Amino acid sequence: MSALPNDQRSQLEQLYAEMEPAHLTPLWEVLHALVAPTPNSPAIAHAWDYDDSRTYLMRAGDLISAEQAERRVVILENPGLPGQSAITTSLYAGLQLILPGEVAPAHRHAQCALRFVLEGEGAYTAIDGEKAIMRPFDLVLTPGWQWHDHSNPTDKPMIWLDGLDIPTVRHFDASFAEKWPEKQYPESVPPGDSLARYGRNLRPISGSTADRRPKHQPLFHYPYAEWRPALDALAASAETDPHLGHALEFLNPADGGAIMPTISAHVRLLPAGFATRPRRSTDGTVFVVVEGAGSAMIDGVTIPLTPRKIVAAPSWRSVEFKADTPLVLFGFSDKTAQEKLHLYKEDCA
Ligand code: 1HN
Repeated sequence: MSALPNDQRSQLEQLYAEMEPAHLTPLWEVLHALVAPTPNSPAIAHAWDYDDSRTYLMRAGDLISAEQAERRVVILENPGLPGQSAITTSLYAGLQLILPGEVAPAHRHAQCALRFVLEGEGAYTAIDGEKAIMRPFDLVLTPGWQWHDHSNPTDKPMIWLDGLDIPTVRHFDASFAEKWPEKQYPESVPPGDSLARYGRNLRPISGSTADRRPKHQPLFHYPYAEWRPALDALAASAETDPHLGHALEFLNPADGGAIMPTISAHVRLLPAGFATRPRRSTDGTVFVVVEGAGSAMIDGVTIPLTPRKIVAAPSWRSVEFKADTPLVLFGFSDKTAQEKLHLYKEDCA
């Protein structure tokens, strides 16, 4: 709104004061902020060092059990979104610890979750009674409204990154949750059953035992042992994309779309010495360093990258990666949700 004469301004202020008790406010004072010409995220580019964060998580492990906490997680809270339990405006992330012998009890909720394993091997998450035995850098999904519990029968701590669409579901006021009456949901299928059926770009031919999983979400385990060689194979055969390096998106075999309705996830390999050209996109993204060393430059700020570093890159901030050694990244964002709403944009310089 353009500048106004003092007299007009004071009469308007008087009007606003009288309107306020009626819960009425003037659009013309806020219009430009409401419909910004370009995204202007309140989120801030930020990085969490794994070892530092892990120290606090292990201290929490001394003080509260997984069962007491229901989920023993330290939230990665974006410094620009205090108190919102959000790492980007639409997504939540946290580091979850399951100590040897612990069970995080069964529950289900409307929110979709992914787990990206950072430490430990052999604990499992069970989805609707089917265990996925987890190894480092496996991606495991908990699609919305599926019963899930986590257990660690090993003798070492198990730590993973949780990514959920909590702020998105909160935005729609569509949260539902319930607890299962027992600690664990009854096991109904052998471990790895859905991976065997749907994990290799094949599916069982229809029959009485063929479709155990919900039709829209058959697969929930994407092991490192499968995706890591796929990146190498891509790098061996394809040119390096100047903005992405070698990048592969995880797919839902039901429809060839993103892994879950609100969350997309991908992995990238940047060859040693490779630097990406600047790229910005409307999907604020959480990156995890899987292997290698290098740096990220987000809006001109350089963030050193070392294994298991977690980086939040807000919407529409210029992002560049530089690989000193071969650099492997995992990333997740709300890209698929934005595409469904015809909001997604990217700009590659
Ligand atoms: C949840 O259910 C899990 O199941 C982790 O492991 C983190 C954060 C907020 C709400 C539900 C889990 C969560 C969560």
